[in-house]
Amino acid sequence: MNAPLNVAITCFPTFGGSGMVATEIGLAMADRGHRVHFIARDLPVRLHGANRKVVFHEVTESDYPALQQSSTYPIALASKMIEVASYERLDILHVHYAVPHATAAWMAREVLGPRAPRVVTTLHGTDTTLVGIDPSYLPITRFSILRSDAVTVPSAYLRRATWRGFDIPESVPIDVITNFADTERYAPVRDRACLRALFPALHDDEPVLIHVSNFRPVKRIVDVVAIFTEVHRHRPCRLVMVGDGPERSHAERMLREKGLEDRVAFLGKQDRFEELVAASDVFLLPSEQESFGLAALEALSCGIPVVASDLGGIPELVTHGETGFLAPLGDVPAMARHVLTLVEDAERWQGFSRRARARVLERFQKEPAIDRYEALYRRLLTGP
Ligand code: GMT
Repeated sequence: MNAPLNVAITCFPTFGGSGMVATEIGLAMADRGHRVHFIARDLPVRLHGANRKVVFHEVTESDYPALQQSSTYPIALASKMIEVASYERLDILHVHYAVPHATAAWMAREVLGPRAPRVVTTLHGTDTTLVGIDPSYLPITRFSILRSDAVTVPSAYLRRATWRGFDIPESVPIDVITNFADTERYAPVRDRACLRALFPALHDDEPVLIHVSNFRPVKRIVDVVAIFTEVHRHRPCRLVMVGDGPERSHAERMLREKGLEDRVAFLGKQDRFEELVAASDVFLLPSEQESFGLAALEALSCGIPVVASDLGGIPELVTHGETGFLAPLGDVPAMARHVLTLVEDAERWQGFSRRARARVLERFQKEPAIDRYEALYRRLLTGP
């Protein structure tokens, strides 16, 4: 029997795919008997109410006035990593999202010397494609990635983008460990009661579209609204918007101007939204960047077809014409046509739905992904 490991995970505590994936990995490791610590600015969202054997270490910054204009978080985080690693004798420090977590891990490792845990960095997307390659962060992020003992990414697309974006030779190993869905939580249970609570006048045959994101510009919220508007012109439908962020007010204003505000429910940030996704008919993801698209995977797991942009890691989870439809970035008419194709043919929709669920069960289950992370941790500790 393999001995339990002592693992610390660092992630953003906020709503967002990277924090969700990190938390699910930590909880699954704890379920397997490993001792798991979370080191973060705040309690990660999915740890709220998690009655399990994980320990949370909060990173606190000094409120010294001279420091107010500078971000000291990476230093405070590295100090907390050093403290936890020393007292808890960590085997593994697994950081999610390179900026600034991989750099804090490198600093901690330098201080700890031979007592340092092995560092695993999981890149999630914008840390490679947007923030990390910003010249303000690029040299230190590249260095921190290269100094990690192992690097993982959720899609083959992000591996290519990392090699290219950071000018890292392809001989540098980057493991693709795909994100996963909790297939019991995200299950095909179609109960429209939750939708009727949002739209009391909802007809039984009225299609419901859904979008879940952080409403940042890369998500193209304006396209979500435009696709819905176009579909609605041909066939009256509803739209559920889960999440919050900078583009939300603009989207709400657009819908008010079109007089469609009563047909759309903006729910803001929600911890649990699986019921809503499972009860809807089509999930929309017209993003301009997406290393993976975790919310789309969760929709597929519920048996909900996805209509999305044909870019990034999305084609690795959505198969055009089988589990959803892909269209060029910004091609709103094509995306609206694809939605209509799905909602106007119940038999066709059923086929997409069955294949979507089957694909997730076949390729994106949680336990095989956790097996791979665990094997990676052990490989780093024992050598090849
Ligand atoms: O863009 C988001 O949705 C948030 C962001 C994050 O870092 O939390 O998501 C990134 O990581 C997710 C989990 O691996 C992926 O599913 C998203 O595709 C990725 N976002 C982008 O690449 C834009």
